[in-house]
Amino acid sequence: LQQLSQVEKFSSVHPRPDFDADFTYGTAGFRMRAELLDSVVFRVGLLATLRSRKLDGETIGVMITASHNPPEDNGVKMVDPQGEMLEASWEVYATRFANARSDEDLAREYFNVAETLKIKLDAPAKVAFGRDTRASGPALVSALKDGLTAAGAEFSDFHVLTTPQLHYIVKSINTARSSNPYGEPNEAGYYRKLSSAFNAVMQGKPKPKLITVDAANGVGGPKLAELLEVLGGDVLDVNIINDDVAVTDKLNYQCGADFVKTQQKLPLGADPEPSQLYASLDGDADRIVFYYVDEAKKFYLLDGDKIASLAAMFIQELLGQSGIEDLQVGVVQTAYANGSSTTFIQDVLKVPVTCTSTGVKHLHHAAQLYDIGVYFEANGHGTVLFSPSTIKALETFEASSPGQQSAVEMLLSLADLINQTVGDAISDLLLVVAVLAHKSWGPSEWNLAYTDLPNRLVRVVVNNRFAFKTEDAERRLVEPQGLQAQINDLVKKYKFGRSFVRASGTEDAVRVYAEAATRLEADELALKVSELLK
Ligand code: NG1
Ligand code: ZN
Repeated sequence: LQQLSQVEKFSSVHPRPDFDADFTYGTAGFRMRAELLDSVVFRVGLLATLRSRKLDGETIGVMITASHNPPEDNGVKMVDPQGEMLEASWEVYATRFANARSDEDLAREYFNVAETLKIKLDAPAKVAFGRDTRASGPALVSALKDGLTAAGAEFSDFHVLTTPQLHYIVKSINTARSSNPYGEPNEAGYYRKLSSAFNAVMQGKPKPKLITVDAANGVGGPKLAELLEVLGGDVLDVNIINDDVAVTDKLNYQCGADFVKTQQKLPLGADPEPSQLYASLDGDADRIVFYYVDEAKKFYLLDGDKIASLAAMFIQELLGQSGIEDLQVGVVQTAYANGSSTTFIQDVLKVPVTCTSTGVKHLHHAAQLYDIGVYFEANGHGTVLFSPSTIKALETFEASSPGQQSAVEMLLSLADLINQTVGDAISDLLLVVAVLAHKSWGPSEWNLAYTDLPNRLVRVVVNNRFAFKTEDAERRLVEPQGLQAQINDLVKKYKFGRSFVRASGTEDAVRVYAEAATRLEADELALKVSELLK
């Protein structure tokens, strides 16, 4: 009960702002203009403490970032002990905490959650946290510390990190005393793990050509530079551009993965060098897209679908070479994946594809059902998960030829190279570079595997987006009634036509996606479907 009065007392220093709407813990945690977040972050500190207590004192992560949003925004999300996203049932508590109207209401919610979940308030709790480079970060960190102090957690401040680095650290802390520690639970350990895995995967391969990486003027710039230092000068030539984190207004401005993916053009500061490989990270370095220009300076995007296809292809080949027969690689996509990528993965690679709802947690869970699950959103967020039994099977496999042996070793090194907790731009960069080196491919050879169908994404503002209900991984509308039948009638008229409508989870709007055989037809289909929504 002393704790409840502590919660009330500290909460009075972090009052809920005047804010008409409700706060919601969505797919990206809480995310909004930074000046609205002080109380929210304080309260996340309280909840993270309860979550750690509920899980017998395992360390919970808290990341303060707004990813690709503009510099004046910020956000906060919780990380579960194995480096996964917060378990969905707790999102409700997060939302309830954030919306409590007064200090007393908040203390009551705190007490109620503890009681409902039988959490002992004197049990130990540990929380690890980090933040991106936003100017609002340090103040939000103090709010978080107040929350953790009020609730009585022990905490470690990891300062400025990429989102995937925090996920790595959380998993490493919680596995440190297990038979299978994930890595050293600190930043240096992250660089060491990645660089030794990369060196193993690249053994005997020539040094790759210069790569230009746009770091969105975010945390990925300095962190990639640190990794390159650990790797050593003669392993990889990377020219990092947009790496100014001192001028915080530049974050994500005309650069970064989201800008390049949505605008389909080079970011600020990139000189087009034909056939060179380029990549853009987002503001917290959990997303990456690649691209290049040809001799005529025409721009080609290599997005999450292209990365998934490349990774699945390489892993499928290695599994074939290894002689292991009962391991299944699968790919997980959302409805936004380009239809050509799905066809290529299923029909050419003969790799099964699962389609899930938008949002990384859905993809992640579906990928865990495969022995090796490759998942990427088209926007470049994704990773490759190796199940524990797959790792065991690889480690204990008795190869009957040097070829088999090296394929198995390569798969194990890939499992170390690829962040097993969450999509990681820096890890994905190394993965792509390594696969291209093994195939002796440049970006255009990679791009040739399949040709994207022309597509169009339209954002439509409607009266009530919650009226749009879907099924079949968001590919079919069940409500408003009759609308899906009208969409089907339109789609039928287009060669390779496909279109679907769903409510955005992050914006107050409905998204219309359409693809068809030609640019004009894709645009026309998107337009006609949009008109049905008016
Ligand atoms: P919404 O706003 O629900 O479409 C967007 C992206 C997702 C994902 C989330 C953030 C598109 C079409 N949608 O979701 O892929 O990145 O933001 O979790 O890009
Ligand atoms: Zn991000």
